[in-house]
Amino acid sequence: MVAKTSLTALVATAIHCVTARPDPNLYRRAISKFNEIRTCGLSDAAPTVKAPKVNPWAQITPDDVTAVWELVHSSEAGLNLTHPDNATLTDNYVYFIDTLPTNKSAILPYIDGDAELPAKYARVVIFEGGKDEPVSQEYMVGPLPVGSETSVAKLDYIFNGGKGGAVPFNGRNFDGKRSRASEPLLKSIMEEIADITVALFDGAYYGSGDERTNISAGSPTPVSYDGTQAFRNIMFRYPGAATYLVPIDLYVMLDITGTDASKYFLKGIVTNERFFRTTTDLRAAYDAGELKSEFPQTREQEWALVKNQPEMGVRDLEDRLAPQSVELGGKRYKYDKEQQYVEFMGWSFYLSFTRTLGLAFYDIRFKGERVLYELSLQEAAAQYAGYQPKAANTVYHDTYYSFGTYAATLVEGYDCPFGSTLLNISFPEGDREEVHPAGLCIFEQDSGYPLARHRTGGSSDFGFSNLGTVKGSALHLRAVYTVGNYDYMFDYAFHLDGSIETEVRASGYLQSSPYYKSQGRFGPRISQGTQGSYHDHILNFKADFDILDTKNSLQVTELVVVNQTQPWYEELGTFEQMEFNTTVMETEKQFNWAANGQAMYSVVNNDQTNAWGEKRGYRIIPGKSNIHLSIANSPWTRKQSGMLKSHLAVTKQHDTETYSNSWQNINMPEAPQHDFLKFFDGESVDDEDIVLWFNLGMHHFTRAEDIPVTLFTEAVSSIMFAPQNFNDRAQEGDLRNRRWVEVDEEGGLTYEDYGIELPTCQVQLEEPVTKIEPWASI
Ligand SMILES: *[C@@H]1O[C@H](CO)[C@@H](O)[C@H](O)[C@H]1NC(C)=O
Ligand SMILES: *[C@@H]1O[C@H](CO)[C@@H](O)[C@H](O)[C@H]1NC(C)=O
Ligand SMILES: *[C@@H]1O[C@H](CO)[C@@H](O)[C@H](O)[C@H]1NC(C)=O
Ligand SMILES: *[C@@H]1O[C@H](CO)[C@@H](O)[C@H](O)[C@H]1NC(C)=O
Ligand SMILES: *[C@@H]1O[C@H](CO)[C@@H](O)[C@H](O)[C@H]1NC(C)=O
Ligand SMILES: *[C@@H]1O[C@H](CO)[C@@H](O)[C@H](O)[C@H]1NC(C)=O
Ligand SMILES: *[C@@H]1O[C@H](CO)[C@@H](O)[C@H](O)[C@H]1NC(C)=O
Ligand SMILES: [Cu+2]
Repeated sequence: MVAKTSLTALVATAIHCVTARPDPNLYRRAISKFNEIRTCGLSDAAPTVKAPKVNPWAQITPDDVTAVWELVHSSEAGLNLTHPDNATLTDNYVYFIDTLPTNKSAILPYIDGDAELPAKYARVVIFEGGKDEPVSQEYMVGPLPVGSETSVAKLDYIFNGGKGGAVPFNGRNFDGKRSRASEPLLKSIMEEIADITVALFDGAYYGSGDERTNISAGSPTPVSYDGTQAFRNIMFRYPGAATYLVPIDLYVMLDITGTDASKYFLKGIVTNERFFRTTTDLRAAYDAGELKSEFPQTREQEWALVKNQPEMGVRDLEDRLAPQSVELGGKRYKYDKEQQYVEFMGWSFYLSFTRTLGLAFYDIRFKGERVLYELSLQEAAAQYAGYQPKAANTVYHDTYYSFGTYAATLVEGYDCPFGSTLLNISFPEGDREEVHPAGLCIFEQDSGYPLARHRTGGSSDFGFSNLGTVKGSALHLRAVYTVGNYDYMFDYAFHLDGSIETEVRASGYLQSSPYYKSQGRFGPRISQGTQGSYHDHILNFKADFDILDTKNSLQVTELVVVNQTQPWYEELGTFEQMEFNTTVMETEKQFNWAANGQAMYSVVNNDQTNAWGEKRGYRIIPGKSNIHLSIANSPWTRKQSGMLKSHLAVTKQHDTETYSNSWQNINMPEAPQHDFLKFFDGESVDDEDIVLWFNLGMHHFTRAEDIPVTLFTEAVSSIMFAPQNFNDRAQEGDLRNRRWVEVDEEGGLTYEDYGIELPTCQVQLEEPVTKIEPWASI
């Protein structure tokens, strides 16, 4: 796909530790060319390191996946499974196998002590349509590797909804088999009204495999309220790469309750903002000339592709190569591929990857001391709005689609800087392991600003002057998950001073709606026939802080204004001042950022103080767009979305409260399999093992600039965790990538670079050939 090119550039050199008279170019460096050229080694692999322990959070191995698959299909397991390729709604079949998270209670004695590596377990989701009461049921299979000790047991303990790992058939994932079961009904309805759809929309639907079909059908979640009923609210679009941008004004609503497809029926058809219960009613309106297509879509989609559009013209000097961030000095982080373990400038952590949640971090330490036990995504949600059945009914919990499996195909130099370490990600798919090359990248990047700087004695009055400035950079781990229409970019940055930043950006096609003149309150018209449907994005995360150990508290430092007097300001009498009102969160709680940022939240260790007697901790600092779900009582996000409804929450850690959500919760808004709100049962969070849950997100106020795709510049949200009296001073003094300039009384200049030489080398940037993953259908 990508041409191999080679670019060269000469890099400036350095004269270190020079002494010279000050001159107007004091802080500028001469750029000199060198005849003798070596390559900077940008593509050299990161130095290796051996992780202190075998990674207890690692995925189960490919052999385990195959052995677990065989075990659950064996007659001894007694699960009566049909191979998924041959299964129908009324069979029992495996939906997926993934790694079961290992209990923290089992890992701590291992990672912090001499206990043995805890056994790994698989979680296996089985769709049991063949049972009298058809359900989806999760199982735990272990210990692994499969042997005489291995058992298959129901996996209930990570779900608190009351039915354990079971989800009723109507609420279970709407997979291809359910879609196919409802297809004959949809096909018959659409055939019956084909003349109308051709007349109004120049398109017809004869079934997804039929050659005559030239509009495509899609349906949102939830598909049920509580698992006692199921529905499918289908919208239609023109097919093609940019199909999400060319929806047409036609909706077919089906009742698809139960496993017997012969009982499915049409609930109604919607077009022109009108609801028709039967095809006969629709035809009557059509025959009466009441239906029209006021804003017809275009089938041509070249304008909607993320490629150069020559008719937009050119910008001056844009034919030059854009700036690049390259690790000129060689990579400064170490990687243990076997254990998925990283070390960087005092940081160390383990990585883990699952189908459901993608990338997660464990045992994050700074200078050997633990800060976080776990940092992981829990849910990537979106809720839409509109006066039509599709947008009104759309809520996504992307874990439902196995979020992690959509990480793929990072393009070096564009998605991640040239020279990044591109890692394959892998996850179980059926009975084997699937690998996505370049699903994750690691790179250190110039922050674009110094970590710290100061110039003293700016005027010559003092007879001296000096300047210190420290290079700013951070190690980034990045993955882009392309779940259908959207590309979510997750970036975790480990800064040199001990702070950690989590940032999410969104790009890709808007899930848009046909444009209606009268419905501007749900979003603007953004192209010929398209309205940008308003929606919220909420990304829910888990931050299991263990500041030094598991006994932590959440300290709230409120900034309050009080009236007070001070004897030396008699003339003022009483006057207002700001002061701290420091309290500790006592019990589990959902809460929001304080207005005007007038509260500081810190996770502290009560027993560990720094040199100044202050409790050592980390502060939770809001970044960009810190929001929660806008709507509290929507029927589509009633009880299965509790984790999306506050900015922050704090709970006591439990092995049974591993996740804030269950991946199959979406279809059960009234009867969730797992209910985050049940975490808040009054337990103490003072001096306990506490977990902070936080939301990032965006109120997506759609705009014409979402065409062709939403832009990463604006669609961004972030949060920062920074040391708060964790240390005795700022963690920068030990860095040598800095400049210290002193001017003595005579004006003599000392210029100190601590021996960090600037390289004299040739930069050779090469675009690797990237394998494009075919988009898996969901
Ligand atoms: C599917 O069923 C056919 C016919 O019974 C059989 O030949 C085939 O082996 C089955 N496929 C799998 C993957 O079990
Ligand atoms: C096994 O599953 C099939 C459906 O695949 C079902 O018809 C059959 O009754 C089941 N057998 C038992 C013993 O439950
Ligand atoms: C994890 O902890 C839960 C709750 O104590 C327990 O029910 C479960 O069996 C444990 N899981 C494993 C794999 O040991
Ligand atoms: C779409 O299909 C219908 C029915 O086959 C046909 O009448 C119509 O011309 C087609 N439109 C286009 C643009 O191909
Ligand atoms: C990543 O996967 C590709 C293709 O499957 C393979 O060639 C390559 O060796 C893998 N890289 C690593 C670092 O494992
Ligand atoms: C301080 O006192 C003044 C005068 O009584 C009053 O107007 C003001 O609201 C008080 N401020 C606070 C923070 O209570
Ligand atoms: C400090 O916080 C406590 C607990 O929220 C509250 O009761 C008290 O009134 C606050 N004090 C001030 C001065 O705001
Ligand atoms: Cu959006």
